[in-house]
Formats: sequence, C-alpha cells, structure tokens
Amino acid sequence: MSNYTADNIQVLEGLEAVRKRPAMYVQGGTGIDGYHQLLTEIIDNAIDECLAGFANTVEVILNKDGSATVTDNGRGIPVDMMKKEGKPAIEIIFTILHAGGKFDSNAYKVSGGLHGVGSSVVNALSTWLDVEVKRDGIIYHIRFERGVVVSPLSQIGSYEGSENGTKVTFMPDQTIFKEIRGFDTNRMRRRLKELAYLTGGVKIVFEDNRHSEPVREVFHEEGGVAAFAASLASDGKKLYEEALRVYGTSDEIEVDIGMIHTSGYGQTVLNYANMITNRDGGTPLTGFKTSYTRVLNNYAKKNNVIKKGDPIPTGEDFLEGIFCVISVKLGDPQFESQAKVKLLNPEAQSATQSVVYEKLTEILEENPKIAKTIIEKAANAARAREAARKARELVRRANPLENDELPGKLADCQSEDPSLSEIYIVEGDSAGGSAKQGRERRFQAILPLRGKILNVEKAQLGKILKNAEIRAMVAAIGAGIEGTGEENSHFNIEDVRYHRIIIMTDADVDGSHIRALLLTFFYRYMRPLVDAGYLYIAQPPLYGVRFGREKTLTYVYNEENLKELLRDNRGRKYEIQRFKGLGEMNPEQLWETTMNPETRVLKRVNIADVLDTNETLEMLMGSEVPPRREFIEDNAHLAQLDL
Ligand code: TSJ
Repeated sequence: MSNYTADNIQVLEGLEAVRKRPAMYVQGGTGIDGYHQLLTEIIDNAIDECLAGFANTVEVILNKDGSATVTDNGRGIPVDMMKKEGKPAIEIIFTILHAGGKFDSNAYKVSGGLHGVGSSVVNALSTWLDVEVKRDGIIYHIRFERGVVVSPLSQIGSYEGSENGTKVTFMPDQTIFKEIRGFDTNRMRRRLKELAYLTGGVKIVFEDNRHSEPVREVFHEEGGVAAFAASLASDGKKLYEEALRVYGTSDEIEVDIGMIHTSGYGQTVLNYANMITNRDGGTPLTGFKTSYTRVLNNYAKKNNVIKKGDPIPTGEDFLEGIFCVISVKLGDPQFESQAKVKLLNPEAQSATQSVVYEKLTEILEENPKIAKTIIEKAANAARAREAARKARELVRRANPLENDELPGKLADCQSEDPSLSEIYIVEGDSAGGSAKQGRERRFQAILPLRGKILNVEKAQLGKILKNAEIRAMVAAIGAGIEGTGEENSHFNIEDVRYHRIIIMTDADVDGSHIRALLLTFFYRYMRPLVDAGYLYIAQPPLYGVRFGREKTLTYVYNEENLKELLRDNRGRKYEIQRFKGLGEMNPEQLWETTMNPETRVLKRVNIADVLDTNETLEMLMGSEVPPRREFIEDNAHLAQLDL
C-alpha cells in the first residue's frame, strides 16, 4: 500500500470518528457552545499567528448564508508539498487530527490539545470549508466538504505587495449542530473584545453581514491587560490615573498582569491561561497573591508608610478595591476539569510569583505616589477590618446576660429610683405569690425562684450563664455580671435597679441551702453589690403566738425569743403556730412580719458573712456527702446558717 493510500484511509477514518462522536472532539458538544467553539478555534489560529509576531490584524465576518470568514495578515498557511505524504501541508493541516502541533511555530499555540478542537475537527464538522492563502505573490485555494478535499490546492491568482495572509470560510454542518440557528453576535463581540485586550495590540475587525444593516466594529486595545483592568473600574473611583502592568517571562511562561486600585471595597480579579478564562483562577492567582502581598508589605516597611500602632494589612486588605487581570501563556496547560475553571500547573505559580516579585518591586520604586496610595488604602482597610472585628466582638461578647429582657416572672415595682427600690428574691412560686399580694408595689419588686438554684461553685460557667434562675436575677438587677473571665464582662454598680436586694427563703434546711447558694452567686459574680451593702437577708418569723383571744399574733424569730416570750407571759393561755415555710403565711402576715419596712428585720450581708458561707458551702456542696448531711441535720433547728 502506498503512503498516499494509507494516508487517505487514515484521513477518512479520522473524519468518520469526529462526525460520529463530535462531543469527544469539541468542547461544548453539538450544542450552542460547541457551535461557537468551531469559530473560536479558527479565530484562535489567526490570533496565534499574531502572537507569533507575523500578523497584527484579524477579521471575523458573519456571512448572510450562515457561514463565517476569518482572515489574518500573517505568513499564510504553508502550501508546500510534504514529501512523505505527497500532499500540500495545508491539506494535512485540515485533514489529519491533531496535525497542528507539527507546524507549531510558537510555544503557546492555543489550538490543538487546549480546546480539543483542531482545524481538522472544524473541517470535519463543516458542510464545506474554503481556504485562501496569500503567499509570495500567489493566491492559493483549497476546498473541503465534510472534511474531504473537493477542490485540491490550486493557484487562483496573484497579488501585489507584501500583504500575505490566510482566509478561512466555513459552514457549520446543520446535520450535526441540529438545533443551532447561527452565531450569537453579542457573544462574539464579547470574546473578540476580550481577545483584543489579552493580545494587547491585535486589531480585530468584526462584521455581521447577516442583517439588512451590517454591523462593523473594530477592537484594538494597545493597552492590553492594563487597559482591560482599567475598563472594568469606573473612572470616578480610580485612585490613580494609569493602570499598572506587570509583565515578564519566567521558565518560558509569559506572565501579563494589569491592575488598578479604586476607592471601592470589592475585588475583581480575572484569570486567563492561554486566553481562556479560568473562573477559579488556579496556580497563577496563588503566585500573584503571594508576591503581591509581600512586595507591598516590604515597600510599606522600608518606607514607613504604615503608622506605628496601625494593624498590618493582610493580603485581602491590599486587594480591597482592586481590578486585576492575570493572563499567563504556557506550553502545556493543565486544567482541573473540562470546563477549564482552574489552572493547575505548579510552574505557572512559581513563574507568576517571580515575575510579580521582581516587576512590581520595580514599579513601586518608580512610582512612589502610587505605592503610597495603594498601601494607605490597604491600611484603611486593615483599620476598618480591625474596627469591625472589635464591634463584632463587642456584640458577641457583650456583658454576659446584659441584654436579657426583664424576666416574665418578675413583678417589678413602680419606682424607677434605685435608691428607693427593693427586690425580694423569693424561694418558691407559692411564697412568691403571697409576697406579690402582700407587697407595697410602689417600691417593692418580687422575683420568685423555682426550687434550688444552681451551685455556681461547681457548675461550669457556660451552664451558669444559661441557667434560667440566674439569668432572671441578672436581668432583674440590670447591672451585668463580673468574674466570668470574659473581657467585656462587667458588673456596673451604677446600673443596679434596686439598692436593697433581699433574699427571702424558708426558715428550714432547704431554705438555708438556697440562701447559701444565692450568697455564693452574688459573691462570685456581683461582688460590688455585697461591698456596697445592697444585699440583705429577710428574717421571716419561726413562730406566731396567739395569747388568749387576741386577734393578732406575736411573731417570734428564734427559739430564744420564744422561750423569753413565754416566760414573760407566764399564766396566760396561748397557741403557737410554727411557720414551716413562707407559703404558710398569708399575704398580710408576710407583709407585716417580713416585708413592712416599719416592722421587718433585715440582716445586711457583709463580706465576712459570705466568706463564712463559702466555707459552709464547701462543706455543704463538697463531694463528701456524709458530713454535709450531718451538718444540715445539726443545724436544722436553727433554721439558718449563722450569717
Ligand atoms: F485554523 C485554521 F487552520 F483554519 C487557520 C489558521 C485559520 C486562520 C484564519 C488562520 C490560520 C493561520 C495559520 N494563520 N496563520 C497561520 N500560520 C501558519 O499556519 C504557519 C505559517 C508559516 C509557518 C512557517 O513555519 O513558515 C508555520 C505556520 C504554522
């Protein structure tokens, strides 16, 4: 079999494979994306000729019949005979899959491998494809249908002057792209504008001749990625006139970055690898951020731009308000996925890092005003960040429990003058009920506590702060708590809502237990209350004695008093009522004996009392259970801890 025959078989098999499974060869498959990818591929080839330095203009024309024409003014696709194949090079290029690489003259040819579409794939998926090449004064022509040569390469004319070039016109195959109506003008305009920025100087002419009023637009951006970045930022917010361009080559990777800083707060960073957008950046972005932050910090330090005491800006602070375009070009791009959202090549990170370090340092040295502006913006961002953090912390770690609302079970007094106001902290709901009925509501508030309160000596802080009874007390007293170890935890004595805080518990073992727990709580978390003498213990009577037919009871507060009273009234008939709990007194009795400022006996708590209580509590609450039970039983008849 001759080479010629073997090659032809290879060509036909290749074309058949592409037409059978287009999605394997075209990113975007046979949908709208794949359809545009055909045109993109042809344009990229022309752009490559520009990037290689042999052309400066690309023309893209959408024709009335639905075909597209792409022209460049480069060298013209080679038309010379290939000895081995016995065919002109141009025919090989359009018929052999992945033949592009063979003719690559520049390291970062975008076609082949990158898009997964070669010009041969476009050819195979086109109803027809015409190529005209102008080379050395001669105009060549070749035509394909569905990838197969139908008009072999021929000379069709001549031209004057040195303007060589390539012109490709193709008609996407409707039998493959069944549902697609045509190219999207806006999509093409957007891509061509982007290419104009990314190439930085290639003149791209766009024509849409499909409508009665043809569209013609020229994209030409000499400013490259710097102009790109500048175009993204609004003029009024720019912190300096000209966008910066950081450009260099390292390890055969071309790094081209444009940036401008604005007074805004967002950050816009676009990433391109071989002119393909990478939504998630990748290694070049990482390399950029590393050196960008380092260079700016170095400059700030060396030139004392950041004031003493100001926070050091982070990388994110330096990026506040930035508009930046990062474009790298490299030989063998590796992407995370088919969608190419992220570039993975590690060498692109080190190349970007080294170019940015070297070139940005130079730029800052040469533009001290801009350097200062960028750093001051970051310093502001850092200060704002720090202030925001502190504000957040204040909210989060506000005086614990301070913001609680007044508890629902608090029966508050009418007076808003703390020096005239009292609060009774009452053991149990039933005693609370009597106290609420018996009180003088103008200046007396009642807060009933349900059962035993938490032992703050043993519980963890978090649990203490969550405890409903404790929260209720803190909220009612209204001055926060201290001693939590938290930075913003304070007890503010000026905020106390009552200058008499009165603990009122039953005259029994449980009552004394609860009282001890409360005292410990106040001592640990509201110590100034104790120091100021605001804390009291109510003294409810133990007995009520009725002599003869008297209507009123004589109240007795301890055993001594009872003996004395009975001795003094020897010979009289009497009845003794023992009050086991506050709940056994009716509201009037409670008022008269324990709450009426004219008749009640209050014991003011002092530090010594509490310290005693601490020891007592140590024993009461300690883990050794037997001595505790003993203590409670021994002292039960006293009905109090001797405070
Ligand atoms: F995609 C394509 F093949 F259809 C296509 C290629 C489409 C368009 C509009 C332009 C091109 C193209 C290719 N423009 N310029 C070139 N250049 C070459 O192919 C070329 C020229 C000279 C040499 C050389 O070594 O002399 C090598 C090459 C690859």
